[in-house]
Amino acid sequence: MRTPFNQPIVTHIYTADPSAHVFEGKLYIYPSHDLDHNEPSNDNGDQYKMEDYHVLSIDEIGGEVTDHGQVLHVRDVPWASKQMWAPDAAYKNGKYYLFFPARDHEDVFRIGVATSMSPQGPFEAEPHYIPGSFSIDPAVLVDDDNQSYMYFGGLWGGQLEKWQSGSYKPDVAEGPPHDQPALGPYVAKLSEDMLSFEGQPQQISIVDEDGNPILAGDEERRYFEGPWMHKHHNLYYLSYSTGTTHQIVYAVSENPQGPFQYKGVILSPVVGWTTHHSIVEFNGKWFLFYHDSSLSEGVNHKRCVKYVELNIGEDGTIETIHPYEVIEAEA
Ligand code: FUB
Repeated sequence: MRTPFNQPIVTHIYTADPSAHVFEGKLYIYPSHDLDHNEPSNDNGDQYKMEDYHVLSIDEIGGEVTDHGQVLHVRDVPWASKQMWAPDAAYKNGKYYLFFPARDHEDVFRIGVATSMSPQGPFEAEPHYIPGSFSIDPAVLVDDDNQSYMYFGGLWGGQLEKWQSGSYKPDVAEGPPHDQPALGPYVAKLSEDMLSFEGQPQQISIVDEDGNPILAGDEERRYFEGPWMHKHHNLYYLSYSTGTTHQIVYAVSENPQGPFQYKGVILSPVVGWTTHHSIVEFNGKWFLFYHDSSLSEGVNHKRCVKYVELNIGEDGTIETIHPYEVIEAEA
């Protein structure tokens, strides 16, 4: 069956930030659940008012999508006050883990965990956020040696600039000057029980083809938010959103903690300000899950999840997807 390219996978709710995983032989998608409201937007992302998570699943590519319903609500997370942003899920030692950012009761973004015995939830939240966690957009890799890593961080509303000194400074809004290395995402090793960090999170360095750090002014390539990690032929692929230039790009390393060398663009800009994705292998093929705002005709905070097959060359190069060009060519 042909992949239903550039179509929302569900239309009964607004969905975004899809984290796709194969669990128990099915594709499970852990998206944000955008609220349907018409309040104004700002650069702080206050319009992204999400309160809960749904889990979606697909038995086969092109097949029906099942919505397993609400699996966690902010009211059931003791430490969180609002803005349940982009989540991820992982499986380890017989349990499923939902990792999610939200603002705490002091308005600071933190990252929490909820657990379930089933990939479709419901999930029960831990009473406290992960000690030492901050910012947004967790993505978790359980490596082949069973060590787990969390990648996270986002500029602007994601508050990463406010942590530059190593502690939270609420009044800091600017990142480094344009001719200085850009802020990177952070990586933290997760403990065996997946509920805490082992050691301090470390900032990841992303470098160009000559080994020089990508600079803060290089908005076509510098990290903004939405990290994802996948492993292919023993290499680690860090992909992320460039935010202000609206691309999904990738960088590669032999080490899960970097440094990562910039390689290219995976997804050109989509309808809507944000772009956020995941990459998953399913039955021997690779897929890109992403979102745009086409379901709401361009309202940034009313988004819809889509997916497409990725072409990956023998040398690991990922072919750029131009979603609207391809759909015109197919029509
Ligand atoms: O969905 C809210 C935020 O928008 C996410 O955390 C970012 O990655 C962006 O997609």
